[in-house]
Amino acid sequence: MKTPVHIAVSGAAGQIGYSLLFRLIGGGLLGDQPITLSLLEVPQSIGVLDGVAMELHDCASPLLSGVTCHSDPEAAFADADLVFLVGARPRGPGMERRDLLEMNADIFSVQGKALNRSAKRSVKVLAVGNPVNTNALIARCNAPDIPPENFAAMTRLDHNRVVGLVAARCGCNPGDVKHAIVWGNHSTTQYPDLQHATVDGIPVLDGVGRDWYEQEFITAVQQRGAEVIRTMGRSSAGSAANAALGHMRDWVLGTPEGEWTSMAVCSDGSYGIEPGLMFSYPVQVRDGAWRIVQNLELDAFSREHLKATEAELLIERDMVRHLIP
Ligand code: NAX
Repeated sequence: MKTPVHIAVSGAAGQIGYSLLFRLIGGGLLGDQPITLSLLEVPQSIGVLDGVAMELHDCASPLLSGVTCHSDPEAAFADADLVFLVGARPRGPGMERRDLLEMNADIFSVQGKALNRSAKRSVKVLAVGNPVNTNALIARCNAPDIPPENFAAMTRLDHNRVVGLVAARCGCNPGDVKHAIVWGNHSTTQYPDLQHATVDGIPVLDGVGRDWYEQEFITAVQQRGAEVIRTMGRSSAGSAANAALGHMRDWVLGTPEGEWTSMAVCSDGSYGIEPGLMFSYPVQVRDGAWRIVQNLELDAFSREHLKATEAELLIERDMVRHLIP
């Protein structure tokens, strides 16, 4: 019997959690590898969480070696190998982005400290809850004994949206679209970049045209989340859980040879971005470690978009400075 991999999920009674957990116990992350699950919720939602745990048991998955439910982050993260930080407060009526940032910043500061106290030093932490880049920054900065490269924020849903929209436009299989990139913040300033993307080895821009790219596509990706809410009446959950799984799988098992994906990781100054920001870059992963893809050519259009999304992240960082030790 293989030793189970210990996975913690915060916000486990929420809608993304509900999609994610059942895929985790079906082997969707690590294949034929036993796991234990440690689920974290706010005290008011522990009843719902207990029901979710009952359902997980009722799946009788041979891969699930145990489930525990917690309202204390330190207990939830104890000895965790992999952590999904999904739990966050939603934006309420009349709430400004600043209010949302401050409220969630507190949550991620507490959870960063808890990770520092109880998770394995080798833990991989993926933040999903919004505003995700800055939440990941706060968690990382509050966990000084865990290497900064063990924290990431999820822009994989944006990356997958890019691939899906290109495939639909070109009438090809999503698997044929390579080298898409999402740069920057998971927000409307993100820069979905097709300038390096190919379909079957042919540059995507040759097929779709620069006008469609600049005038329709970029906004469509930036607004996709809002469009899902308008259409469905609630925010993306299945596709978000799928993206979280894909991000973590690539982080653990590696990106396919010659390909890359988008992850928001700690900037080392690559492409002129302020070091330390959690910025979405094209990354390749080998042996569990990501590396930012270097030396991609950026034209003036791309550089302008990178600067705009960086500027937003700098403002966000300034708003939560008091929580960054
Ligand atoms: P839900 O409101 O359905 O679930 C969130 C859950 O988190 C709730 O059950 C809540 O009780 C719990 N929670 C709140 N504070 C907590 C805390 N301090 N500790 C533990 N649990 C806590 O939201 P859901 O649709 O699941 O979305 C979760 C988060 O993902 C939101 O912040 C959302 O904005 C964000 N998203 C991020 C995406 C990304 O690409 N990075 C895309 C999808 C999604 O919008």
